[in-house]
Amino acid sequence: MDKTKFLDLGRQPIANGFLTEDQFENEFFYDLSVGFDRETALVTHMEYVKPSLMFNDEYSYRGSMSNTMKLHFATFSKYVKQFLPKKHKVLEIGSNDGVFLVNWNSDRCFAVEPCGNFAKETNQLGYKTYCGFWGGDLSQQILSDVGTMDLVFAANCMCHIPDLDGTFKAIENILADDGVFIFEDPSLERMVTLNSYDQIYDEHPHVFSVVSLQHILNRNNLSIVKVEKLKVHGGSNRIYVKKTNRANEDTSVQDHLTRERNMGLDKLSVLDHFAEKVQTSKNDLLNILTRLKNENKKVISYGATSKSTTVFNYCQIGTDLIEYITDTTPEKQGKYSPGMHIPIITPEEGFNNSVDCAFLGAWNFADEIRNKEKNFKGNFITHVPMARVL
Ligand code: JHZ
Repeated sequence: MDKTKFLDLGRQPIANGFLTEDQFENEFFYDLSVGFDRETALVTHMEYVKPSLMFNDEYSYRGSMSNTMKLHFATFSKYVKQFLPKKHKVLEIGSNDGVFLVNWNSDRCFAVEPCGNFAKETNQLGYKTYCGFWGGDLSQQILSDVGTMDLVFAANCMCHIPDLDGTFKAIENILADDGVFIFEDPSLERMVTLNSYDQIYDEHPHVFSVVSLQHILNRNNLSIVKVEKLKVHGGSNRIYVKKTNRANEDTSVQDHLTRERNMGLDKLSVLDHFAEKVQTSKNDLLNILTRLKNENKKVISYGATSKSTTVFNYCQIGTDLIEYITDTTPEKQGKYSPGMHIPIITPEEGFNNSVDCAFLGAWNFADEIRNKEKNFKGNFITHVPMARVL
């Protein structure tokens, strides 16, 4: 790759590496710099964190912690089933705690998941889950065990894998001739529009534009046939892909490509401008939090997200500005946030009207949260698309 660096998010820890006090001393850090590949227009890290440092038996992110996502996958599964052959076979790559799988018949739905704790859970649910990192070897093994797939699905997974050519080749290998590969990930268009730089952390080595994906898929005999804009996770794209010799492109593909090119997402200058806005966002958020501290307000954070790991470490926000974080995930509770070591407690313990302001670490679920927290008399704070008290 011919990468040019445009953004420096500083020294960062493992974004989902929630830890106990005795682990502080040996915590892993790396320099998070982001570049633009001139060959494919891919936005990608200058250096990748080793996947096994992030995805292992202690992985703590559970996709099923939000009703929005449960409904999202249920609706999509119902929709896509209409187009699949009656006796379809489905493979999900990166199945996490089974939030997508549960919508499918376990006899014909298979999964791949590198985090042992979750692979065990979904195997127990009855879905044959291969525990390992997706790639040529695993694709070949599944092909010999169960044959080709009518649907290969991946949500918030493709952008996690450093080697995209190897990944797509392995998918092309297992896809039935008329099979469809569908994946969804946060979109570069939305990230630049919303200034949501916190989409960038170790687990997200790439932020995809349709332009960049088209380059990389095409050189692996795959073609995009349809693109859907999704609201989830702060704005994502759902990409429908077929083998190139079976592809029939829908108008949505050119619509997305044209819009992205008009925005300049295939050029470095737009990303340089984005990097300047990221710096402004940091200054503005720090100003707000410092003012609230000087006014003796109780400020906490809502949702111990990977995204907030980026924000807190980039802006150097610690317990002096955020007292604690509340989160519904049992695996995160009682631990500390990566890098800045802010304690994480249950919402029952920490989210009440003694709180003046709550930073939305999970701003992507703002609607779900506001709906759930109607009795909250304080204010939420967000940094997206600009830092402000809501
Ligand atoms: P959420 C993760 O990112 C990591 P994160 C990963 N790399 C990825 O791509 C995306 O997900 C998809 C909690 N919560 O989904 C639950 C509440 O406490 O924004 C979660 O810990 N109360 C795989 O970590 C967190 O917030 C609530 O009411 O940035 C949300 O994390 C709700 C709705 C959530 O993903």
